[in-house]
Amino acid sequence: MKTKLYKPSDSSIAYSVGTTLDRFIKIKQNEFSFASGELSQILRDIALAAKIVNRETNRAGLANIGGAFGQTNVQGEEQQKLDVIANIRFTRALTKGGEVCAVVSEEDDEVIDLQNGSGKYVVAIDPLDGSSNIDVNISIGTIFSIYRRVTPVGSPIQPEDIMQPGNQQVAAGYVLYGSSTMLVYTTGHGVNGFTYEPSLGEFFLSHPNMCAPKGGDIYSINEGTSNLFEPGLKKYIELCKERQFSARYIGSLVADFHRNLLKGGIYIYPATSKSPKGKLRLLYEANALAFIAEQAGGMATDGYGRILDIKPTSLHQRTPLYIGSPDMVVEAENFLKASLEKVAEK
Ligand code: P6P
Repeated sequence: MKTKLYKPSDSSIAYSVGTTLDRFIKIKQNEFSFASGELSQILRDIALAAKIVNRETNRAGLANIGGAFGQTNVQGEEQQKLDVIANIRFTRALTKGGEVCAVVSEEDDEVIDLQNGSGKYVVAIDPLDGSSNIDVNISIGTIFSIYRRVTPVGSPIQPEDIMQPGNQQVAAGYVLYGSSTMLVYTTGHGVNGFTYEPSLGEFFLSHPNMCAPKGGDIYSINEGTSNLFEPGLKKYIELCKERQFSARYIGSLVADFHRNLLKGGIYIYPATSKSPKGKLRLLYEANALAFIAEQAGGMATDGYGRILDIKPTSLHQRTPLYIGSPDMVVEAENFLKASLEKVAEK
């Protein structure tokens, strides 16, 4: 039969729309050590929920879904309506996707057992981080970690399936609902960012192989509680000021983290005398961003040790977080350790 070789059409006539998230996962399938179809499905579930949450956050003020829900979550934080909506959207999408057996959510006191006898994965998620910013139209985010369950598939969920250290994550990512909506994830082979095109309803590869600058001149911390900082941290912050670094703190972890990942910088939520373990949660905030940071060449510690090596002891446990450009995290750690040594010498 006479055929002709396919030639991609001239880009000026019909430009390529790029690589969709789904196609990217298939291209990279050999990098995911388990069946790529399972990961594809979970990321597709998360992307679907993210599209819905994106639509709802963009119209919160019009649809009477802004503001407080009228309850507090297990953290004692006032839930926003969109916290509850996002939690429902992500949990429902993961349930219907059929690959997940349990979900740990910031918005639920206990582990959510999806009653899925064939589910091999556990997802830890902060469905909507920074939701107090919704009503003032500031960027917010979703943060997720994906683990493989360690007990037999189909058996009852056990604590060891849930309380896995961050170094056991098989994938992790975040969604940033900002000036554009992005999904950024890693499976342990680098970090890639996808930008949502609402007119097509697809996430397209826009930030391939994201790499954290080794150093930076942006520091993100809430200095309102600086009188409660440990001495070494106070000294480090003073050094940032002497160097006239830029203080950038949005009050939305995903937004601050994403900017620092692209431009170089450090985000710090420290332990203080008031909050000895800081504010951020290990299982569904710090671990995911730490995995991404390290995969991008960055660093993430609690000020003294690697976040990903922390063995969880409780579902909603908090951890101090120093995350971003490695040179900045190391320097901050050195100040903390030096001041500890001084105290020890006394
Ligand atoms: P503070 C939002 O509640 C959050 O979890 C992060 O997104 C943000 O960086 C931090 O807390 C803000 O906390 O105590 O500085 O208002």
